[in-house]
Amino acid sequence: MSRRPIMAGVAVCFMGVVLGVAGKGMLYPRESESRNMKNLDGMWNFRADASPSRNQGFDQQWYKSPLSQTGPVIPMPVPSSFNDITQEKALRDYVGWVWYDREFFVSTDWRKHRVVLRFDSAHYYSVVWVNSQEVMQHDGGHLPFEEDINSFLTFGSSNRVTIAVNNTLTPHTLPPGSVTYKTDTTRYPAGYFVQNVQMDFFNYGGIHRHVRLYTTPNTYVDDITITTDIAVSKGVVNFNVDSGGSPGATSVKVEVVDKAGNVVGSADRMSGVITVTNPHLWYPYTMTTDTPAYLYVLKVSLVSSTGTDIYRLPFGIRTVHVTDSQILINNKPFYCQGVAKHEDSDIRGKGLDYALIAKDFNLLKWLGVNCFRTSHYPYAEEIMDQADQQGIMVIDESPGVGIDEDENFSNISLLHHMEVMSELVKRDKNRPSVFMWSVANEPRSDKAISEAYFRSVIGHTRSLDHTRPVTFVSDQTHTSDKALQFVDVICYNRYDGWYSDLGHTELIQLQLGTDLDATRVKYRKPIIITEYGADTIPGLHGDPSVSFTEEYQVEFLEEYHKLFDAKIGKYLVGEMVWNFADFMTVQGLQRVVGNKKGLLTRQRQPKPAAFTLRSRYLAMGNITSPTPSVPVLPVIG
Ligand code: GCB
Repeated sequence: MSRRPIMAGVAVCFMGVVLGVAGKGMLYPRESESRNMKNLDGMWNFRADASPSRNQGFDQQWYKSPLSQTGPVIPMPVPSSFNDITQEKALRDYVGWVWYDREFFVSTDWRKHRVVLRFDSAHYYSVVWVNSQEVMQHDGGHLPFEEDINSFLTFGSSNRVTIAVNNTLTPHTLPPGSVTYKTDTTRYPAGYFVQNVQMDFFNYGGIHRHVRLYTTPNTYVDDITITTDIAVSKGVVNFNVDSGGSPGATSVKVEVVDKAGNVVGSADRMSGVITVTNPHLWYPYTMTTDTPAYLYVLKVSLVSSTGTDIYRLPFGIRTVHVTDSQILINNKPFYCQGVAKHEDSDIRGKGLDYALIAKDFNLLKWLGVNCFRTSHYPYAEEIMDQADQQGIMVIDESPGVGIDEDENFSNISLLHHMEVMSELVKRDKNRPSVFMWSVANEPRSDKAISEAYFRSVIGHTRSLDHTRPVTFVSDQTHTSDKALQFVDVICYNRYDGWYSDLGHTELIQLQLGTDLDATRVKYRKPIIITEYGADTIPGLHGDPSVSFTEEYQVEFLEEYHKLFDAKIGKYLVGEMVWNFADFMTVQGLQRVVGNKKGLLTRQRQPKPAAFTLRSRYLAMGNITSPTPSVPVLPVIG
């Protein structure tokens, strides 16, 4: 395929534009007495800009008319990635601008309200128009963006929303990547280029999550921040409400409502403290009881001359503390019985899929998992809702994966990374399931340049949220890593017996034990193994085991488990298998149709290792609960 530069298109569109949403609230859209919502999911018109420059859509102003009048369009489901929807290899591997549009109506009743258009995420750069007028741009693939669009709407009649989305990864995006132009015309057509990625997952593109319109009164609840504490038999709920719009609010009522609907505390201020007597604390999931986590609701009623805006925010009362050898949830030691995940599945790519979310949470509980990491980007808010409701702890990770090249540590990248952390903390700060922020996965933290970079990113994240520990995930060692000094909990990815000494499971305990003990001596911080795993082709056997067989995966995990057992109670506070399920990657000689380190196939069927992990986690019980459990044997299935 002949393709010409696409980066020019990106630069033209984004030059001089203030990006991001850090300055305002990003509450999840929820209906209430004062808020209506309209879902814009469904089949949109879609057109990839196949022009050599990828810039034809901007040159010809495709946003000025219905997309179908600019050229051929195809139906494209929203939410979904566009990559695996058609039979076209060119679209699966497409890099550049794709265009979507659809028509919608808004009722005349909405004229007197504030109307907000929200994209829960689109990958990666987005430009949005309503009725041919640009309303917003956003830089980043996994976080929401929204804008007030009243002044662009035609009430009681048809409207059109158009979005151009560009999936190109550059040295300054998160994740970073680069584009190489192939100039040898004896081997490549003129203008040929390839997208290089620095991460081990497929760079799915498109509108990945819901698109919605919602209304609020003109003076509205813009943001809410809750932090909680526990004092003897009281739950302490610190709250802060930000209002937006005009005229200003005349009064506010803030109420804590329990599960039965009783108001158990209230205040008449925009910020302050509400105490809850004998609170139900939010605890991680326990196999012994299998009860959902306890969520209260903070009901905020903001009164102004434009009406009363009501927003209900679910939250949990719980604390997180880190000592030099433990993570404490509600002052009880927490051990992360975890897995690391990805968000993709067949056909939809990274598109939001409620069936998949439900299946994955059922599988997490079937496995006895109480914790996962959002490797390697922020997950959908509907996934985070389930974690809150079902009591699964989350290490909430930014898309800072593959920060390898010197340019990825530049000031432009640093500023963007800080902006992304601001957006992530803003979105997820009130979630009880989130117990730690991870700013990055496996950066080249052995480079001298990484020290200042991570001091800034981690320091910035701490300044946004002082109630949770901050980390990044390292594949370096205690001698090579320049940035572990800044983290609260050491998170290590380890592949002894896989990427080194392949086949030699007998070395795992010795090598990992030496490595962890030395790290402990140097840093005196708790340690989580955030990845360990072996690629396994389902149905492939070998006895004695060889790499890629199901037997090898089981043996490999068991050797790690023996070493973990020797370190639990000393400084090891968690383990996470890589990976919960197989997932798609770029094509590569180490990947046979994707990464196969899953306990489950991509279709969510268990490999034997899933049963190994399940027996282990169920036997471990869960030490962090109102009544710490004694180990019990399977209660599910
Ligand atoms: C890692 C990365 C992860 C990869 C994994 C692997 O260390 O963090 O993104 O998928 O290794 O399987 O190679």
